[in-house]
Amino acid sequence: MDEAILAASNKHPKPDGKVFQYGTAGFRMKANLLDSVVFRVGLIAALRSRKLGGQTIGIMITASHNPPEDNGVKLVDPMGDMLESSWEQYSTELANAANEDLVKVYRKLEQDLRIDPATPAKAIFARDTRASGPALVKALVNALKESGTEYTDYGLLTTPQLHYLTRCTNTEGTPQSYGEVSEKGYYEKLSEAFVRAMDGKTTKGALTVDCANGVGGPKLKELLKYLPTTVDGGLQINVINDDVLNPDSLNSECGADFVKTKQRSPPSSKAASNDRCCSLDGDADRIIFYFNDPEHGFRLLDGDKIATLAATFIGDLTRAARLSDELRIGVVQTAYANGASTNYVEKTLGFPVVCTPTGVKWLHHAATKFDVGVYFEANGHGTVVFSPQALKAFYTTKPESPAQATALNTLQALSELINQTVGDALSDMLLVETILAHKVWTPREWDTTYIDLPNRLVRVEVNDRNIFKTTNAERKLVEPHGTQQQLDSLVAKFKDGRSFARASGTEDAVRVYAEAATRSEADDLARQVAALVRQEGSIHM
Ligand code: 16G
Ligand code: MG
Repeated sequence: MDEAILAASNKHPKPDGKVFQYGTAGFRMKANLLDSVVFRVGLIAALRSRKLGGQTIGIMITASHNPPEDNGVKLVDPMGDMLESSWEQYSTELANAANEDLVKVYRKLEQDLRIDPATPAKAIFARDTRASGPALVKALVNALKESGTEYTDYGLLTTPQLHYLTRCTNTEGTPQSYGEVSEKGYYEKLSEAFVRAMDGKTTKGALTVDCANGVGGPKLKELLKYLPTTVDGGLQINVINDDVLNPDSLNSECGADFVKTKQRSPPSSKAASNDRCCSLDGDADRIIFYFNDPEHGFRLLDGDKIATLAATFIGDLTRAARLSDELRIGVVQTAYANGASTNYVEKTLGFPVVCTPTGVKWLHHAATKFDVGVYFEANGHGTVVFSPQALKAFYTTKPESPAQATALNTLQALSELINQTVGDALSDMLLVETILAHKVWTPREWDTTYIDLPNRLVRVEVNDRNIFKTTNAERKLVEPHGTQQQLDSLVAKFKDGRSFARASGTEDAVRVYAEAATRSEADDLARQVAALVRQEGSIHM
């Protein structure tokens, strides 16, 4: 077997001098550098599966919102959550092994982790629509074959669909079964839950969905076949940017990242004023809403606004279901959450807020500490997770009034509609539609629940971003020494000022965030902090 692995690996050699790292979203870079990485990730999947007694590991080939020439690969643990952190290091080690040492490093990991090579290994995988995908799949399949891993190729999927299938595969036939193990099972689960959660309510007007010219386009169109049509008061969806035939159009002038960072609609959007709009990212695990207000122009309804909407609605339902005393609801955010949203959750909604470092795995983990954990990054990645106690309460509480029965029924439906494994743009889209329909809200009413503080994000290039070390969920710098004090004194000059700087986990840069009472103050503060970071970056080399 070792000779076979080595021979296969030699067909996917590691480029000289290149150092790889399993980062916040797996390995991600220019696609032409990824061949050896994907092969080795296949070997890691084999080890991880064997370590977990033959449970199925998920592998997703995608670079999300990155440009078309990039690609990436990440691993999904059996319950559909992100790869356990300690395994990121093992993946990094194997990815960086010299070609001739590969088998040695692989066997050493196997021994160190006390993995029995005789245990069966299983994996499933999928990819997004990038042109580089099929060749990378070949590298992956070679590794899975040579490591004796049984696999299923699901072709094109959104990232959250692959997470869903991973969990379904591992829970099939058990009381924890998460759904039918097929793409069709995913659509059926979502559409049934949506109809039940809507409970006869209807949405008003159309929703324009920008699919970033990525895999979300064809998958949304597939989902629509299962959803009630406009004839019976169902959704009116206009799909735009669903071109997956022209590879260069992916994430170009469209998609969630474009809309969030540029703070404007994709130029291709023809939506009328006040019409609901949303944008997915390239692998459909993020969603951002927005609309054009005739008076105030472009209005963004980002991850923070989705989190507060969901927390409000589920909070009201648990009260109506008479469960608010026994279930703890909490909201999890990162430092990028607008200060106005944190204030709104704590002061107006009365729910605790937890702040974690950037990256889905941190938010997800913190959210599972609540019975109802609502987590969203401002950039639109998020979901709501329900504890086993919450699910039990939804399903076993005996209603004493019709209102309580209705609330319990809606909570049950939401627990099916909302993807429990990871943020899912298609599921989140249906969740928002459900809530707006129940509340009979236009996007304008949603928008005015609280007013965002003006904010600015700046990307600063420095010689070595790693000298910027943070603590307190990335909100304070501990190194370079003394920088935080200087940052604090800049912030103190601004009304409602808040700012922080952190090294990006995905790019070679430091990101500066600033917010303040007015647009010009937020811009000014961001500029000053960016200058500080630039200066510190050049002193400490
Ligand atoms: C990754 C993260 C995303 C985070 C982003 C921050 C996952 C699956 N994705 O894309 O959650 O917002 O990195 O990027 O965890 P940055 O470190 O470059 O600011
Ligand atoms: Mg994504």
